Amino acid sequence: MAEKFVLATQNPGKLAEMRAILSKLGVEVISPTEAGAEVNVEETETTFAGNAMLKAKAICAAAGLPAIADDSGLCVDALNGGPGVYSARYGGEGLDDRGRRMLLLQAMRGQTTRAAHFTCAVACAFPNGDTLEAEGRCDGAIAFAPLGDGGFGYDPVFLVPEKGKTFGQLSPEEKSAISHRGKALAAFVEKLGTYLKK
Ligand code: ITT
Repeated sequence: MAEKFVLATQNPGKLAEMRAILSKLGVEVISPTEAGAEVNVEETETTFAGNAMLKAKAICAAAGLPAIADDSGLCVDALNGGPGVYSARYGGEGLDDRGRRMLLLQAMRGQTTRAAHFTCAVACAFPNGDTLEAEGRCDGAIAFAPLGDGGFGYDPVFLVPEKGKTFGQLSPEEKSAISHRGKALAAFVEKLGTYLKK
């Protein structure tokens, strides 16, 4: 695909995963820094899809190039679907990824219902106003303690039952083959192929 896309994310873990997955699928991407379009977008929507579109449109406008955004999060059954769209802000500004994982394990102490899923909404905005959207989901469970140091965010506490491992114990390729982000980006690239043929 000849067109270049800006990845509308400031999360280095996400950026690395999105870049690897999209490059494999033949989509050429650059970071917001490379595009000279580092915009801080306030996530004011209440859905993953809504926030992804906000980010894609803002970076597309700033860069003058098509932009692809990802809004994602961890939804835990025993926490009524939380932290969900607030996953990046869980526990407030002062916490880092490790602090948020610890807080989650604390909130889940004594809980026997451990089911959870990651959701990823991908949005793409083009300078002509066109947009594309896709979503992906990965089901799993919250571990009782962190395992592995791969990935980012909640990866060490997210167990994938069929692998018997957390996302943190998987290689980037193993994770992307089954992850919410891998599925959402694969669905997106299929839609993109159809769109670009028109
Ligand atoms: P951008 O908005 O700049 O892309 P962000 O980190 O703020 O970065 P989100 O608002 O989409 O992104 O928040 C997603 C959070 O959900 C992220 O910070 C992680 O804590 C968590 N998360 C999403 N996908 C994940 C994954 O694959 N592995 C682990 N944690 C993930």
